Amino acid sequence: MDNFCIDSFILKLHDVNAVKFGEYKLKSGMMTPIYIDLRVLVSHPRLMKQVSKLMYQRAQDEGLQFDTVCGVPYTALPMATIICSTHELPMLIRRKEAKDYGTKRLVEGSFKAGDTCLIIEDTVTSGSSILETAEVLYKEGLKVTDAIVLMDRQQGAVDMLASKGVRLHPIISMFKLLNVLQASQRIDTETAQNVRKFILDNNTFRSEEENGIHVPVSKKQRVEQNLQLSYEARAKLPNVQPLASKLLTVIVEKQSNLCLSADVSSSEELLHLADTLGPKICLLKTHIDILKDFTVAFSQELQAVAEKHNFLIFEDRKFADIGNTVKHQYEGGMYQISSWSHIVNAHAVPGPGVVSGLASVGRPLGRGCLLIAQMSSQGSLATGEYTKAVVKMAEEHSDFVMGFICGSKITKRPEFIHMTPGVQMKAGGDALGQQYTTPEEVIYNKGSDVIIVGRGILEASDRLEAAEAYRKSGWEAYTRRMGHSCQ
Ligand code: S5P
Repeated sequence: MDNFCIDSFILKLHDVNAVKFGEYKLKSGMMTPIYIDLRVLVSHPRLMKQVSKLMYQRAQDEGLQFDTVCGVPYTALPMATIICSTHELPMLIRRKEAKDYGTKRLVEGSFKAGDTCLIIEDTVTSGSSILETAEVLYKEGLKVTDAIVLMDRQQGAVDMLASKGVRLHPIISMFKLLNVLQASQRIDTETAQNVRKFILDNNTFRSEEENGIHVPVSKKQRVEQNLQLSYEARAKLPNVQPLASKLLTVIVEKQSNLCLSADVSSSEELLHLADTLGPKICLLKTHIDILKDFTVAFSQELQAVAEKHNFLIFEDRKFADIGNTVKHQYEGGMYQISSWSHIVNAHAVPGPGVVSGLASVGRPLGRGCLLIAQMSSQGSLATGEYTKAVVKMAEEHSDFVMGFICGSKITKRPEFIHMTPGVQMKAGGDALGQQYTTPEEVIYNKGSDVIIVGRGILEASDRLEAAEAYRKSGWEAYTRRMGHSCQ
């Protein structure tokens, strides 16, 4: 049980018929092509134990503080019971109907006003059942700040509850479930796609918003992030740029969304970095003009190391001139960037000519380009309408542009990769306007795909250990975002 993982757990749920495909009616009356029936779990004690373990583990991982636990009646009641009995935690039972004799209480168990109660639920669609239970608990003077749910259908519960002050922590998300069942050939692509479409089209929180109920912007962003596809699924999209597909595959193979910003000045140090930290990264970013001793032989050695450790090279050249000039800067001069760098980036300031100029060199070589849509530096002018115009430019050149340098997810189109610089374990900045956010913030909250880390690793006393810490942190934030709580 120690090594058991969410993927195999999902398959077991399917084995016991807790996941059904067909035409079913939800509590709300809505028809659904997928039905999650976790009531059957009471007949499978080992699965019940695993559910309870996962839920308790999640509460620990999140550092949740609570005085008591309450399961939403009825399916989650035995789950809460096992958690409470295993870990000797006080439990409360919410009655669905008050008795008409005796104490007439709606909440059974001992508690005092001001106690915090953790809610446990089996499945959520809109989150209304959790809210109902929370409201009963509030009336008794209890506080509810968090709820843990085994299965989130990703139809708006996280955001609806967040808007009411309750953080929902899902163990499995619908998209994760579909990815696993599809990868194991339990369902065919068409079924998976139908369900994905249904989920995307039927977000209960969005429809509230469409009905004029105010939703804070950050909540809207969270909805969109929750509905995204895995790296794996995105690598296989028919319209994904080939190098983007390659990078997404490397990310999955190495379980690393870490790009090392190798801003060092000697080629020997750069090669040493690439060779020692190579296993931890999906991408190595260079500023080749920082090197004091660049040679063509060095660029060949760097390519060999990239091949050996299965990472891509990204020259952070930030091209920003007319098409004809960037074309020469990309393929010529002393660096001959196009000959060794898989990815380059460009500012959109000159207009689409900059992309066409670069594409004329890079596309035949199978290269890719990132557009700089936002910057991490204080006072950056790349914001608002400018960022939107960059996204549009990328969409119009999606055979060469594979994604963005940005602070957060800026397009819903899953074929584009978002890469975010200005990342360290602690938020902060440097003396020259650089601003840092954490891997968790960038990947989990902002919905970006790749963290770009320079000094956070380069200035550490043990660079390898630091790289592993960033890899782990970036990957865990991603797996959590996908509703996948163990690796
Ligand atoms: O907006 C940006 C864009 C880039 S590419 N902000 C950035 O910091 N970068 C680059 O990321 C920057 O040129 C540097 O190479 C790296 C960040 O390095 P760090 O040492 O601050 O992590």
